[in-house]
Amino acid sequence: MVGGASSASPERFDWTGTVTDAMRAAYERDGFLVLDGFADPDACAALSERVDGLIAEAAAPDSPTVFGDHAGDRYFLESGDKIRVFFEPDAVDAVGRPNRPIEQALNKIGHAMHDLDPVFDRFCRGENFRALSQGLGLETSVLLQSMVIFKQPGVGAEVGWHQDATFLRTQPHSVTGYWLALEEASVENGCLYAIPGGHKGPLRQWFGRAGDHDALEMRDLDDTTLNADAAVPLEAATGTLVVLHGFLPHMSTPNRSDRSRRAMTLHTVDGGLPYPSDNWLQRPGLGAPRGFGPEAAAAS
Ligand SMILES: O=C(O)CCC(=O)C(=O)O
Repeated sequence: MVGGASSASPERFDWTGTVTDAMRAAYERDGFLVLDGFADPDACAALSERVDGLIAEAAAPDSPTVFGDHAGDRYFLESGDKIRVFFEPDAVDAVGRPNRPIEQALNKIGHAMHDLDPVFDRFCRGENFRALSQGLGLETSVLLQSMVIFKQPGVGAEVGWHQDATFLRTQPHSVTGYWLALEEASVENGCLYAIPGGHKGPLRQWFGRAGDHDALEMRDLDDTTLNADAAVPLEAATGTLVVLHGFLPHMSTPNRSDRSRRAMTLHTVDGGLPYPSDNWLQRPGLGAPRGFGPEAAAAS
């Protein structure tokens, strides 16, 4: 539980394939939308099975599992058009080698599964996402970033308070986050927390490429106090989707339990807006990002 967090429960909806007026009103009011049953058990199982496959591929002997600070930055900076694995800080030794089996050591996989992996591509460009983005008035969205975020039992780290518009910027801002539970997420194993209505506040930080665009920098933009006491836990059953407005402050707690927590995230921006070259995520190997809908799915 986040210190001082409110015990209020967020409004939640059963997904039936269309966006209702009540869902739009909740999203506008809270800056998030919790949709139970968004992905059916078969879809979640197929995604999880594919995640297991990606982990097995990353464990192959010639995979780049060891990297230091500067090399680590480069490994991250060049991952916008690739599928790369990232380790939990407590799960690597002093030289960056995993200190446990890889399936228990990963923090995340990113950042282009939606373009490079047929299972993710099909799921992200299926009817549910098309109907949801259209119903929220986001039909000009393009898919920029996908991640699998792990909270390993015992060592899963906190993800601190942040706003997604800090990390992915168009002019003007347009990023939207979609977070899907691939395993149950609760206050015990590191679920999301968000501050209802917090998306109406300012953007607090900027993160991107500095110098010759080969270094990473975080800059403070606004020091308005974050009212973390108003945060609510966004607990989720497997298949629940949470939509996150780009300005919504959100975080997730560490996982000190013995239950794994696995989620998939997708971040979109409006494809008609300028996307500055100082965004950390660039995709020279893939070109312009594609939208939702099967017509945008890669031929596979
Ligand atoms: O899955 C998590 O724990 C955090 C995800 C998140 O905050 C994000 O994708 O912006």
